[in-house]
Amino acid sequence: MTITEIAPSQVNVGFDLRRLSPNLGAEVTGVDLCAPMGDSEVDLIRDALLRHKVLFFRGQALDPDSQRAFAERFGVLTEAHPIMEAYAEDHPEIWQIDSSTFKGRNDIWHTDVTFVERPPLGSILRAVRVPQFGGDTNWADLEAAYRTLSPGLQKLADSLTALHDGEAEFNEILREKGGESRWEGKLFAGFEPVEHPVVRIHPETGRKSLFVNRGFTTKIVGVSEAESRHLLDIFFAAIEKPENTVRHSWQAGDVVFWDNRSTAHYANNDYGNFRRIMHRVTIRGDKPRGVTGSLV
Ligand SMILES: O=C(O)CCC(=O)C(=O)O
Ligand SMILES: [Fe+2]
Repeated sequence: MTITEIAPSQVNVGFDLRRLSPNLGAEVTGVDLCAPMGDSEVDLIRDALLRHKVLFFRGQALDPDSQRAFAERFGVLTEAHPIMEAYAEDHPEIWQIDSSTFKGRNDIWHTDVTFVERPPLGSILRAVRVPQFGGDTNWADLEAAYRTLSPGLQKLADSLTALHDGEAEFNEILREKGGESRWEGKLFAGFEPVEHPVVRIHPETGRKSLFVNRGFTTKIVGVSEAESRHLLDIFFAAIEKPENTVRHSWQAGDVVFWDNRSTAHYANNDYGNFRRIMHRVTIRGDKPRGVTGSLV
């Protein structure tokens, strides 16, 4: 379909941004994510994502096909998840996070899939069914977290690398699947930790972020267990400071797009037996680069 065949009201022609906190998060209004989007709109959204790190689009009417189509404007989609099954055979890129079947409720601060060599660039999450109350999600700004550290500690962090491991969160599920899983052409037969720089240079903005998270970062490399524990405690506390976070109360249809290179998130597990269903897709990312410029 060419652009002239589309009625003007169905074409996105621009949108407004409202910042939600001093550090991160902006609500985008005046955009229909189901409607075709020109390259200039895609560029505006990409710029807004780099600037605000988490974008909130309320009241959208996406379905699995249009969620995929929207996400594909920003890069190549990965398979749904290294360990978790995809939503459907014809939607291998969608992870359906259904509270009635998935025991882990993502109620731990994490950045998505940092236990692989190339964690996703970003994630796009859509609320399909929400509980009567509860189930909010929080995002933290890893660049603000880095800035929270004193200069001496920043310098130390710049020089460190850390191990990331999916075992604690996903080992049980991998075992239930028979011990093997494939993702992005890689075989997971058990978990092997991967090493990432503690301070990541954003590949597009060049800004520094504190790229560790409670969900997957297990150890600072080259220091003792006790030193690692203490350092991670300091880093996690900086990330999780409420001033460095933004929170979203979901309604069905809401879509949130986050930069997975500069944020972490936490889903509140406070909705008991109410059912909550989310659909997530992730965009392929690159290998995190540290301050020295060298890859680990
Ligand atoms: O369910 C949520 O709000 C967040 C789940 C999550 O961690 C994710 O989609 O990556
Ligand atoms: Fe997540």
